[in-house]
Amino acid sequence: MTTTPKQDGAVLEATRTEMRRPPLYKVLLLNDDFTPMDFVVIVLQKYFGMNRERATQVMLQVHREGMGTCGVFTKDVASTKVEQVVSYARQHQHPLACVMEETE
Ligand code: TYC
Repeated sequence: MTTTPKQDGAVLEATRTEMRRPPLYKVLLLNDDFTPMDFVVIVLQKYFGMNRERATQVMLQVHREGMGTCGVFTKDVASTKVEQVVSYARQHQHPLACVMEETE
């Protein structure tokens, strides 16, 4: 923060007006051996706004590499997405795991 000398030798601190950016969170899907590929593609389209082609790429990345990023969001939005995905998967009796992780 900058300081401005006053005539009498005291200092005025500049008022901080910039806003800090909120911390961001990645939403990750984890691979498992049971959730059908088509179901994961539907989840990525329904909750992360991906088209079918992009959703298929992300699903295959998770399938091959064990995990993959669905998107980056503020804390509340990330946490809501995780809840929605897990709830939807359980309604369909799939063990699909979805977690959030703070970005650096
Ligand atoms: N591995 C699953 C299968 O072979 C597909 C899958 C992909 C499951 C991504 C979960 O997050 C996942 N049916």
